[in-house]
Amino acid sequence: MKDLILKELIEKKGCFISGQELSKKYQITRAGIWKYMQKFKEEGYEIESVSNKGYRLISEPDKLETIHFDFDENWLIGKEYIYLDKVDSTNDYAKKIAAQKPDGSVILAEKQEKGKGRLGRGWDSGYKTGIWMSFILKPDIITSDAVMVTQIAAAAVVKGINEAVDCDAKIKWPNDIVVGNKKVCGILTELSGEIESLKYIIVGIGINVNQNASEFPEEIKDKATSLKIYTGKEVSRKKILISVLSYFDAYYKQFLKNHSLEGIIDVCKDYSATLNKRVRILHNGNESEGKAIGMTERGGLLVEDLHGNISEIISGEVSVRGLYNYAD
Ligand code: BT5
Repeated sequence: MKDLILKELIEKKGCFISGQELSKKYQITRAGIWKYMQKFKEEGYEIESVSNKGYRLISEPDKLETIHFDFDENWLIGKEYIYLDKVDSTNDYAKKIAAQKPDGSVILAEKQEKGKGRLGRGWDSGYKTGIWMSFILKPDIITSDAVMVTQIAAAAVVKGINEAVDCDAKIKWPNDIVVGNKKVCGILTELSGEIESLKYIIVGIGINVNQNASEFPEEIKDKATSLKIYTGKEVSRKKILISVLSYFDAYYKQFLKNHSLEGIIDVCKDYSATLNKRVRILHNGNESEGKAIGMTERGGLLVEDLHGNISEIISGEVSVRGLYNYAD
């Protein structure tokens, strides 16, 4: 009941809804409606009440519990939204429920106790300071095409962050988003399936939003940043989340239609922090150096080595000169 009334207020934000109308619709007294309004106000919603006109929502707190009320009804992403206060890892949680959930489900947690990076590394995810979420995706594609999903996520995050915040975010291929040469977001794509039959893909996205520099563990202080550190002010997580989901939804639908990165790879190129830079690649234990000279239609990185040979890198560790600790 509380959720339904709140949903209605959010959907009609800025417009008055009469107490009588609400009371009739939800079969509760007008005093009951008034009590709900007081509760919403205590939770940080700014609501104006005017006699003979009713209630009007003016502003919402930066809360992610009820953000699904703001999702566009045409989105495939977020049709099902699961909000958790704490979890070990949203990716692991998503895996456990993936079989029962529809394509595009979103799992978001305020804190991860065991946030995961790639290759067994960790992801620092403090309480309510960032956006820690995973998508369950079930595209009808062959398993080898799933690699493209990381680039879809990177494109959506870079566009979404840049639209919500003035920060010149860029993509460090393949899965980092950087602002001011420091990492502000990481993406972890995992999948389940056989070579020919993909069961599901889990895309985990971690965006550092409102951490202060002192909140990052010592070992990542030099290379991690948050949007608050970069801009010098508190940033709305809601605004960023809506913006990222809206781009992800659009790019994912494009991908479902074309089974390719058509139209999306151009975003990855335009916002790349890696292209035309000297890079060091660590792949299967081997290290090589070269220059990133292009990107393929499938999202691979084209690297020209010191002898002029060009090869395509599909995944791996790439250090970009001038970023993080790669100085030489
Ligand atoms: C990543 O791995 O960048 C993927 C991170 C994905 C996190 C999301 S949060 C929601 C979802 N649920 C999960 O459990 N995970 C996903 P990788 O490229 O391996 O980078 C990991 C490295 O980044 C670590 O070894 C640290 O050096 C550094 N790091 C850890 N926490 C960080 C943070 N909050 N900000 C910036 N860098 C961080």
